[in-house]
Amino acid sequence: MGAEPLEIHLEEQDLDRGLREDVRVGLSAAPKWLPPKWFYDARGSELFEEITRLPEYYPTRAERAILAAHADDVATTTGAKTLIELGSGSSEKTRLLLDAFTRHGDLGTFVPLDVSVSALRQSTEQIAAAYPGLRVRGIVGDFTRHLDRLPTGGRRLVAFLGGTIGNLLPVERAEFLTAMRAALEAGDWLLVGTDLVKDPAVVVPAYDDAAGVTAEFNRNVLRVINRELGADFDLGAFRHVARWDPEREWIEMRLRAERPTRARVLDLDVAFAEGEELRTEVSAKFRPEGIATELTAAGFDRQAFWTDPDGLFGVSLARA
Ligand code: AVJ
Repeated sequence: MGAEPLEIHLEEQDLDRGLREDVRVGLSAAPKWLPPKWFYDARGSELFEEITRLPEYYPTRAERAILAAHADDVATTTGAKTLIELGSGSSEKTRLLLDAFTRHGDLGTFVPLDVSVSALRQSTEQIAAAYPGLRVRGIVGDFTRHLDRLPTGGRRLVAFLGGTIGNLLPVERAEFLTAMRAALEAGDWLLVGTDLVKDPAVVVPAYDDAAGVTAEFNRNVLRVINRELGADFDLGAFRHVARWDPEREWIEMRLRAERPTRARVLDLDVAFAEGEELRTEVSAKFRPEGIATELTAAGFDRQAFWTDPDGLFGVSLARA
């Protein structure tokens, strides 16, 4: 049984409208900013996969170690019939969960949801081939907007891995968790991965690697805007910056104009002064108690919290 055709909840026009809206708002603001979801065209998704293999980028390895150690607990505790994965990307770590569900329980359906059609097409085909008998229903969608489109019925486990929840600002995060809880029934489950607060000397290099892959990933958002909106950003004018914010305990990626530069985007004439920065991503780091508090506030009950041996990353299993 192959993967079913992708369910498209984000049409080309929706994506395009969303991008235009975000670009108009973010590039007219002071300071300028863009939401991180626009990194992930085919090239951006590949660059992100490359980031996950960098020596400096610890979150993927740490989360994989946690899932390797506790996937069986997740399968037996939840007894899920449907696994839904938000922001699934390549679904590489998810195989640890699928393997555990193969050993225990009777998971019937896997539903990866992602904004990237290219990543989803690849992952659904690979997963369907590797897990015969598993129904694979890929959904092209935005996890901040399409939670009401998730399949219902059967006991569900929603996995939100990688620390992607940290890309939401605190208010958005609270809204997201509340909407997530509303989309679930009592007895469904949420598995959420969060990068933990640690020495900035470890965090910053993870977002500013020696090989410059993250810098390319960061600049890719300008390439996406140039291509999709016919803009004329001069990518060479921008330098990658990763900055730790000690108050808010998050890392920010920015693009700093190394010289005065301007771009025509939509009907905007966007000017950057020398040294001006465009914020392209926030990646929040969490404290174990803070995550529990946020889950409780949204109506979840955290039943387990696991970290890797080095305490870099945390995975919470919470019951709706
Ligand atoms: C996949 C969104 C969790 O914030 O660490 C990697 C994306 N950005 N390097 C993260 C990312 C820069 C990543 N998330």
